[in-house]
Amino acid sequence: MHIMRRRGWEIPEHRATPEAVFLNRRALLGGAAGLVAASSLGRNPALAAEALYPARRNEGYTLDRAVTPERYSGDYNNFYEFGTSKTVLPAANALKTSPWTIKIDGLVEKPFEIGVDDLIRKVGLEERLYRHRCVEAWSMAVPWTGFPLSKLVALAKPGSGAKYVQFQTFLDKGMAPGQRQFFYPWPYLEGLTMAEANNDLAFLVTGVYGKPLPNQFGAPIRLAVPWKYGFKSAKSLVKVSFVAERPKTFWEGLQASEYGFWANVNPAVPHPRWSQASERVLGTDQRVPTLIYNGYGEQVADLYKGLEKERLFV
Ligand SMILES: Nc1nc2c(c(=O)[nH]1)N[C@H]1C(S)=C(S)[C@@H](COP(=O)(O)O)O[C@H]1N2
Ligand SMILES: [Mo]
Repeated sequence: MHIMRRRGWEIPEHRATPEAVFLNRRALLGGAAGLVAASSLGRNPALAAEALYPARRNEGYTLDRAVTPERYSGDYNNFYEFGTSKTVLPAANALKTSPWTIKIDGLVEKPFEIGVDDLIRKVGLEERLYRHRCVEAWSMAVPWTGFPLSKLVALAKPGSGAKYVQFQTFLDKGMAPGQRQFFYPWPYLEGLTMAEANNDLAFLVTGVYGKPLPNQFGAPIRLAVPWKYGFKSAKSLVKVSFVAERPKTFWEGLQASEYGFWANVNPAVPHPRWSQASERVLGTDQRVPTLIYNGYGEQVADLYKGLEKERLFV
């Protein structure tokens, strides 16, 4: 059993306001044309998706540490499609993010494909401050802009046979030199259970630092699953599939003993080759203790009741 210490920045789920539809700040400033709720923006083609930034911050998600300045988080990335070093920024310039559509398929009422801009005008955007913990034991704190994954699940209308959600990154060797490395099982795949996908913390990200995502962060749309190791947060998504079987993920395909399906953050369970007890905070010379579920235990620990036999923390 995990003893959960209550922290000020962990707020109970019932106090969060995930369903709130926020009016866009710029729309408010825009006079008559601005007097449209986010829910109707989808029908107004004149409103560019960029006008939705910066989105209003959802104050339900706060941090115990400073936001990592973009000069650190934006120049130290994992994005193997563009190389295995942390400096993928120059190579990621080749990623062409517009137009970009995302396919919703599998065990859903009716499969569909939607432009990312249309999608965000339909569901609206909010900003959340999240912590991010890479399995390599570095971390950062970022202001993501996006919307709860549960909103996409609701649009998809999955049937009762859907047990998992699978996320797929683009596949294009021309744009992404890393994908010419044949020993990686491209395309990058990730997965969550339906219960995880519907947890309010699971977030689809389209922006950061108050503007649309720079390429190296996984433009134009990526996941943020802050209670799990960073590799679960797949970037540059082109397909979300509702499936009956547990997806075989990219990192599992490479090294299942080190990077499993669940990958929940736990300082007490070391990686086979290093300790997970603490983390280096990007942009500082500090190491801080790592927290169970990356500090989000109150919101997510219940998801794992009855699953104790699974390798929940690898
Ligand atoms: N498609 C894809 N998604 C990915 C990765 C990747 O290599 N390719 N790396 C993952 C890892 S290991 C981490 S830590 C985060 C890093 O996100 P950041 O570069 O925005 O900090 O992206 C994750 N998503
Ligand atoms: Mo990572």
